[in-house]
Amino acid sequence: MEIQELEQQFWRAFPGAKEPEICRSPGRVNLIGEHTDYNGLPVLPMAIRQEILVAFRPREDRQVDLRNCDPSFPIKTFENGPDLPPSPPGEWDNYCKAAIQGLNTHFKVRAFRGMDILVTSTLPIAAGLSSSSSLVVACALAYLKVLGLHLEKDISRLELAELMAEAEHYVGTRGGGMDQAVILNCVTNHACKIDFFPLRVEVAPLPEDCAIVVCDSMVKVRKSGAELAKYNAGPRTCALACALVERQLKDEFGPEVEIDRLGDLWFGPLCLTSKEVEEIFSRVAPKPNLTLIDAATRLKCTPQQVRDRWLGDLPEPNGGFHVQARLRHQLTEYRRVETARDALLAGDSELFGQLMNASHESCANDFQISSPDLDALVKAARDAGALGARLTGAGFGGATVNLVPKDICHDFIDEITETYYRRHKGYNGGAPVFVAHANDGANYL
Ligand code: NG1
Repeated sequence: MEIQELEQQFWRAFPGAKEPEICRSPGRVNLIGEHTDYNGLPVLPMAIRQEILVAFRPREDRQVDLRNCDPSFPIKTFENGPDLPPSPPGEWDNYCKAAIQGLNTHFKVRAFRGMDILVTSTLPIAAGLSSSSSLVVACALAYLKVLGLHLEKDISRLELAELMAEAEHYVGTRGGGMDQAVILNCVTNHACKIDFFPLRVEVAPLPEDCAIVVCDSMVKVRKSGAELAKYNAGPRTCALACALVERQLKDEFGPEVEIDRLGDLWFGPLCLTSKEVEEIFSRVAPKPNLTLIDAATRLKCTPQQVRDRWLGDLPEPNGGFHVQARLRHQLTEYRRVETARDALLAGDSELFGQLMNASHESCANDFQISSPDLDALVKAARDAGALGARLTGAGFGGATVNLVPKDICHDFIDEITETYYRRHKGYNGGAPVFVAHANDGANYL
């Protein structure tokens, strides 16, 4: 939607309003490094042109009036204040509340301000392109302005990214900080290699000979709604795995050893090599599965304490939690992300593609976040000539990302339209596929 059209819709929605301010916040596609961010391990995404635009204006009272140009999102109003009770899981105003609550807490806001806010988006929702974090960041930029604060002067992009990553936990997901970091810090034509704790962003040029093609599997994943438990199985099992690794380290090296997250093995004072980490993992998880009872025995606590501290209400899979495979994914994905950054810097598209393929296998077999549809779409893409094809984002549905030589891009899209969308899905509309162009981070217009 054009800016002028958005302004007109804003005036229609909020008659008599002064000219609104506008900010934009892109979606993102993750090239490699899946389900590693919340463990403090690196990722390599890029921001895309599809984005959320928000028109907003401060109000005199504390009311937030949140509307969407898409009528399938109901109008939401709430009173800003010291403690914002969340709406039921999956409701879209939770993303706006998350941003406001995060900024209120950070800036110790007492003079709570309301705002009129109208959202429009070219980002498909629940497609693994981070529409949720994009909305959180857009609302954060709007509310910052309403508070009279300035991005980069009162809070840096990195600080805001860290703050919003934490703030988004309000909606119930236990995600890491990848999305907010790339949405706020990406640069045109580049991917971002992101490291965490502390947050660091390094840009790397995208291959000139290849296009990044995003294919929607047409399976929606409502990460803060129906699929919340599936997504949280990753963070929760990794939290348990981290506790087991810490126990092992204490037993081997002394009680003073502490880790907060798996990434601390590489980056904390321990500063282990990947080989050393691999050896520790093999001692922590010599068998594929670990039952709740076994975990409790190892951690010297009760099964209920294991649930309270690490697992929450995550159901125990038959035979136990898949700790060994989940740890293997973390280790191998860490190595792939580091090599992938080097491949980008060296302009080695072939290698980058191979790493993407290996990442998909690891996501599917070890981390168990793929699905028959995603696997079919990935296979169709490789058959159609992609150098690399993998699921992207949380998994279970959503999109795939593909590295496709530019000279076969049209044929690639035709072939995948036939094999996946027409034959596999029986869908005869226009294929939900696009070439992604790396975009700048969120800003005011
Ligand atoms: P998406 O694809 O936006 O649902 C989620 C998490 C990321 C990361 C990826 C998996 C949020 C906001 N986003 O992304 O932090 O863990 O899954 O790599 O929770």
